[in-house]
Amino acid sequence: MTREQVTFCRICEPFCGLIATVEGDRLVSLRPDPDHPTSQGFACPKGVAYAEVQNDRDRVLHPLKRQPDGEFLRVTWDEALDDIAARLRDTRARGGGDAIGMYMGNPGALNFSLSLWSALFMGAMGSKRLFTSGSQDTNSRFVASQLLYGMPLVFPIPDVAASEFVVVLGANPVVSHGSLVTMGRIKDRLHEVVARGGRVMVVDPRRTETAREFEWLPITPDSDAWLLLALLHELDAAGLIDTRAMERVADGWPSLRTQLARFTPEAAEVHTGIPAERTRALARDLVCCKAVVYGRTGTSLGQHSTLVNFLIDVVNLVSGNLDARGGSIFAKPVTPLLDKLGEKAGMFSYGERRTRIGGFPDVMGMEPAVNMPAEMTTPGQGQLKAMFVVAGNPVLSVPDGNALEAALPQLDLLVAIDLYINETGQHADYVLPSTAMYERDDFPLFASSTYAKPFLQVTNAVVPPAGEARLEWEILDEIARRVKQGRIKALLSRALKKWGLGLNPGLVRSLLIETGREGRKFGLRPRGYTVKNLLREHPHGVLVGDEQPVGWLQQGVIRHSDNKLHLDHADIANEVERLATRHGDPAYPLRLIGMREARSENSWMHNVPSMRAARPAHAARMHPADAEALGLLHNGKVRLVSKSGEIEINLLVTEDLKPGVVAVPHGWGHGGRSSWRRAASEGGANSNLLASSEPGDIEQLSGSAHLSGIPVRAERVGT
Ligand SMILES: Nc1nc2c(c(=O)[nH]1)N[C@H]1C(S)=C(S)[C@@H](COP(=O)(O)OP(=O)(O)OC[C@H]3O[C@@H](n4cnc5c(=O)[nH]c(N)nc54)[C@H](O)[C@@H]3O)O[C@H]1N2
Ligand SMILES: Nc1nc2c(c(=O)[nH]1)N[C@H]1C(S)=C(S)[C@@H](COP(=O)(O)OP(=O)(O)OC[C@H]3O[C@@H](n4cnc5c(=O)[nH]c(N)nc54)[C@H](O)[C@@H]3O)O[C@H]1N2
Ligand code: SF4
Ligand SMILES: [Mo]
Repeated sequence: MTREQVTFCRICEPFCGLIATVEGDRLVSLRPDPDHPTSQGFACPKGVAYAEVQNDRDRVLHPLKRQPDGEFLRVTWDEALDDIAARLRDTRARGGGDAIGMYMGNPGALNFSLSLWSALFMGAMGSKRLFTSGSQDTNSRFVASQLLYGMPLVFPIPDVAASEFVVVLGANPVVSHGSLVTMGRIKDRLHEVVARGGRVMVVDPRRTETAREFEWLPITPDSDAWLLLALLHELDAAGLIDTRAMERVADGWPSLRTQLARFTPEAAEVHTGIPAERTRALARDLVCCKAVVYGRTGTSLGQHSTLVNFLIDVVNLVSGNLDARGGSIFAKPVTPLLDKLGEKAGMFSYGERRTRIGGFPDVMGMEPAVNMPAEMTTPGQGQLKAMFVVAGNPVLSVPDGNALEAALPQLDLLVAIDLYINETGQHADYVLPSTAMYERDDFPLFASSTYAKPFLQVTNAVVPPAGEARLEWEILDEIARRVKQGRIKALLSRALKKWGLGLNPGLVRSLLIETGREGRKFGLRPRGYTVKNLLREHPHGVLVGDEQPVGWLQQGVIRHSDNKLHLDHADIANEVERLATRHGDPAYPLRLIGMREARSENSWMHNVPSMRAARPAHAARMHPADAEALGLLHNGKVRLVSKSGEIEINLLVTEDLKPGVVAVPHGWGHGGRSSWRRAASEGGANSNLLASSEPGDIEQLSGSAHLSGIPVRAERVGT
C-alpha cells in the first residue's frame, strides 16, 4: 500500500518541508512540501535524493566487527554491546573516564535525540572529552559571542526580510542554503532585497553561485579582518558613528578605537586586494540604510577567525545595524533548552579547562578536533584510549587525516555509529548501524535560536529502521547501561522517575515544546502548542510570529553583568597585533579555499547515483592568469603543495576566481575499506591533507582549524 507522510529534511539548516511517499515499510521518494510555511515547495537536490541514501545497498544494516585482516564481519547487537561495554570498563579502570572520547560530526547537530544523548552519554562515562565538527565550523563564532555578549550561544542572524543592503562575507547561501540562520528559500529572500530596491553584495575570493546572482567584490582569502578594521577606521574617521547611541549598549569602544590607526583603507588594500575607494564606499553604504554584514564558514576558518567574527558584530554595531530592523538581529529561541536550561546545566562554558595538547580553551565543552591524534598518542593522564565517532568523518573533514589514520589503530577501542563505513569508521573495532533521518522522530532543536521567522515543527519517523539499525541515543543508552552506570541521568531524570517515567528523547521533546515560549504550559496556555497538537493540526509546521524582535539586546540577550557588549579584550587586542605583523611565505604564494557544491554534503552523499550523474568530477579551480604562469592546463592535473602536505588533483581553469586563489571542494578522497563503493570509484583528493595540525597553526582563542586561505603552491604533474 502506498501512503504519503509530511516530514522535513535535516541535512542542512533550512529544514525544508518534504512529503515522503512510502510503500509498505519502504521510503520510495521525497518531494518538496508546497504547504510548508517557509520552504514553500522548495527542496534542493540533496533533500530529494535522500531516499537513495535511505535505500543505499552500501548502507550498514547490521553491527559489524573488524577482523584482524581489516574485513568487517556481522555480529549480533549483544555481542557488540557487551564487548564494547567490557572494554570501556577496562579503559576507565586504567585511565579514568577522560580516557574515553567522542567525536560527533555535523549530522549530529541536526539530530535532536543524538545531540542531547551524546552529552548525557559522556556524562555517564565520566568523561569531558568531546570533539565535534564545531572546531572546523562554528566555534570561532561562539567564542566571539562569548567575548561580546558573555554567552557563546548568543549570535545574531541577518534580518534579510527587512534589509536594504546585505553584505555576504564568506558565505555561499545559494549553495549552502544558509548557515547559522534558518531561512527557507534563502536565495529568493535575497532576491527580494534587490526587488525592493536594495542590494546584496558578496565579498568572496570566488565568484560563487551567490555572487553570480548579485554583486561580487573579490577579496584575498583570510584578509577579512583587514577589511573589517578598515571599515571601522573609515566609519570613525569620517565621523559616521553615533558614538553616544553605541556607548549606551557597548563598553570599551575607546580602547578598540586606539587600535584602528594603522588600518586605513589604503593599508588594508595591500592585504585584501580591495581598492581603498571601494572600502570607503562600503563603509558609507553600511550607514546609509538598513544594512547587515553576514559571515559564515569563509570567515570562521582563517587564521584570525575569532577576531573576524568579533569584528563583524562590531561593524554592525557601530554602523547602527546591530539589534536593528533590517540589520543583524537576535532571534528569541522558541524552546527553552538553548538558553535557560542549557545555561543552568553549565553547558555554555568557555575556557573552564585547557586542553592537554596546545592548551586550548574548551568551547562549550568541546576540544579542537585537530588535536585528536596527539591526544591519542601522547602518554600521560588523559591520553585517549577509547573513542566513539558518531555521525562524523574526521579523517576527511579535519586537518591532516593521515595523522588521525595513523593514530586510530593505537586506540584500545574505536566505535563508529554511522550509516556507512566511512574513511574514519574503516579503522573502527565496531561499526554500529544507525537509523537514517526518516527512521526517527525529530525536532529542529538546533534551529531554535536561528529561525528568521519563529517556527515550530515536529515529525515522527516515516518508516521503521532498516535492517538492524538502531537510534543513536538507544545505542548510547544501552552501552551506558551495560557499563553499569545505570540509565543515563540528566537534570530531570530523578524527578521524572518519581512519577515512574524514564528519560527519553520523546519526553524531552514534549517538555521542550510544552514549556517553550509558545507551549501549552501544561494547560496554562490552553491554545499553546504540544507535540500532539503540532503533529495533528500542524504537520507542515507553524509560524509562531512574523519576524524576530529587535531592540531587546539589553533585555535578555547580553549576559555580562553590566548588561553591555564588551569591546575591549586583551585577547582581541593581541589578535589585532598579530594580524598587523603577519607575514606570508614566498614559497607558498597561492591561497587555498574550499567550495561547497550543490550536490554534495561535506564528505557524504557522494554515494548517491542521481547526484553523481549531475555533479562535476572532483577538481581544483584556478584563474587563467595563474594557470598560464605555471604552465597548467584546463582539465589537466595539478599538484598542490603546502608546508603540511600535498595532493594531486584535476584542474579546471576559470575566471570565477580571484587571481592567486585555488578552490578545492573538501570531503573527497574516498576509498580504503569504506563501504561507499560508488563514491570511492569517483576518485578525488582530500584537500585537508594540505591543512596544518600543528598547535601553533590553530586559532588560539577558539581552537578552530585553519581550513581557508591555506598558503600553497601549485605544480604541473608530469611533463
Ligand atoms: N577544507 C574544509 N574542511 C571542512 C570544511 C570546509 O569548509 N573546508 N567544513 C567543515 C564543516 S563546516 C563541517 S560541518 C565538517 C563536517 O565534518 P564531519 O561532520 O566530520 O563529516 P561529514 O562529512 O559531515 O560526515 C558525516 C557522517 O555522518 C554520517 N551520517 C549522516 N547522517 C547520519 C545520521 O543520521 N546518523 C548517523 N549516525 N550518521 C549519519 C554520514 O554517513 C557521514 O559518514 O567538515 C569541515 N571540514
Ligand atoms: N550543498 C551543500 N550545502 C551545505 C553543505 C555542503 O557541504 N553542501 N554543508 C553545510 C554545512 S556543514 C555548513 S557549515 C554550511 C556552510 O555554509 P556557507 O558558509 O554559506 O557555505 P560555504 O560554501 O562554505 O561558503 C563559504 C564561502 O566563503 C568563501 N571564502 C573562503 N575563504 C574566505 C575568506 O577568507 N574570506 C571571505 N570573505 N570568503 C571566503 C568561499 O569561497 C565560500 O564561498 O553549508 C551547509 N550546506
Ligand atoms: S536545502 Fe538543506 S534542508 Fe533543504 S532540502 Fe536541501 S538539504 Fe534538505
Ligand atoms: Mo558545517
